Amino acid sequence: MSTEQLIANSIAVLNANWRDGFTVPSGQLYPFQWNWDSGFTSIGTCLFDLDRALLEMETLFTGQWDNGLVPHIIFHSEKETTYFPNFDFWETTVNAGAPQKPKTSGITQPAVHGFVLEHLLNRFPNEEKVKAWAQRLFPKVVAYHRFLYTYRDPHHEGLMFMFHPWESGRDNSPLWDESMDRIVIDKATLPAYTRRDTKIAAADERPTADQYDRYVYLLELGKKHQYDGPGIAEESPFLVQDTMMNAILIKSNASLIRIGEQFGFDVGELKEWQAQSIPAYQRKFWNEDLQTFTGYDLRGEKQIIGKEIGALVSLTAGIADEKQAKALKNYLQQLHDRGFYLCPSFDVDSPRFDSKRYWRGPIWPHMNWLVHQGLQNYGFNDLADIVRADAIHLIREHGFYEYFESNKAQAASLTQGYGGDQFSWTSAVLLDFLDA
Ligand code: 9WN
Repeated sequence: MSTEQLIANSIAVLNANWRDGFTVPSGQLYPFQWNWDSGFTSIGTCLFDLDRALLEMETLFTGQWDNGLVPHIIFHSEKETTYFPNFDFWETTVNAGAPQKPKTSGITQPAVHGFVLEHLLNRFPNEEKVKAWAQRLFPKVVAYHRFLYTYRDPHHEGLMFMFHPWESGRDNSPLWDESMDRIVIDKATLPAYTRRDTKIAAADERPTADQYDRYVYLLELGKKHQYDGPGIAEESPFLVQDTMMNAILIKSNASLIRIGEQFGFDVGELKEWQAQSIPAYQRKFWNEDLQTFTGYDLRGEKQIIGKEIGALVSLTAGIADEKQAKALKNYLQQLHDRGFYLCPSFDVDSPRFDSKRYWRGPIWPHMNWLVHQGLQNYGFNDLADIVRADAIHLIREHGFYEYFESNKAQAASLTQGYGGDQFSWTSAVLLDFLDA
């Protein structure tokens, strides 16, 4: 397929997934607005319809709670019933500060908004409407970061926690296995539910039934504590400080500081967060033996051992020092030399690696976008080019899927990717990659 055709197809996917003011990740599988998906989508949409890209982010923030939370799903339609868990299962009315309309979930996702604002400002430096948009959203994004530092950092370390794997955006990563295994499921007390995802995507490419029981358990735990109560940190068996969520938060803090300074907003609070977060990330997450950053299991009080894609986002946020950056770069270079597409979502040498199951091994194009930028930050341009080229190649050969086979030998016999088709962020980051 020619590059022109690829661009036309990407735009067609994004047009088909556009609803009234926002883009669904995938028409069938995910029929609502997802938080971090919208950020990546704006980065692609702005290249052919700037107004829509701006509206995408504004619509997302109509779901913001009084406490600052930006939920992971905004259920703009209450009639759509093909996704589980829907708004009625979340019951966010337990929290008086949750909006009545639109209905939302009660958890969040990676804090991409700050860097998305800056990305668009940099792309369109002379557009007054982009400047006005960034100034309108700035206080809302800061309020969201304040939520994370207030409600998700009980020991005031400068590192936020998550209490549900869906918050990480990397739902069934093997990183969470040990914490998830801590959850004892009592079927008698777990509310009855019916999954919808496995009716649309292949079951062996999705999380398992046991994992879904635990997702529901943690949802109920959040609900019990109004989704923001201190009881979450006290009780949750799953309580994790994640490498990627914290790296993205730090990256967005940096963007907000620059934006705030450009437009004359007070950035004192942002600078304080940043001054605490970067050294804390360095101190707590670097693992000398593994030569990578590893998240921290707050409940188990230990590092979460595993080589995983989230650590590579530290490059994008500029957290890694030169030596650490080189180690991360070497890790990826070796995978490339051994015949893997970049960047597999989990350690290919681990027995827990699964090249087709969701976040346990496949390639995710928006992750390539983040890592590509990170490698460029440190001047590793040749490898950055490979990361970009691999994403383009997989989409060109296998379609606009949600994720892709990471083992080149296995991918050779496949004609398509995995998970949902006609995927928004796949199309969006492809547009940006092709525009570069
Ligand atoms: C739960 C929408 C979302 C992404 C996540 C991805 C997947 C949802 C699901 O789809 O998660 O949020 O139902 O599996 O893991 O990163 O935002 O594309």
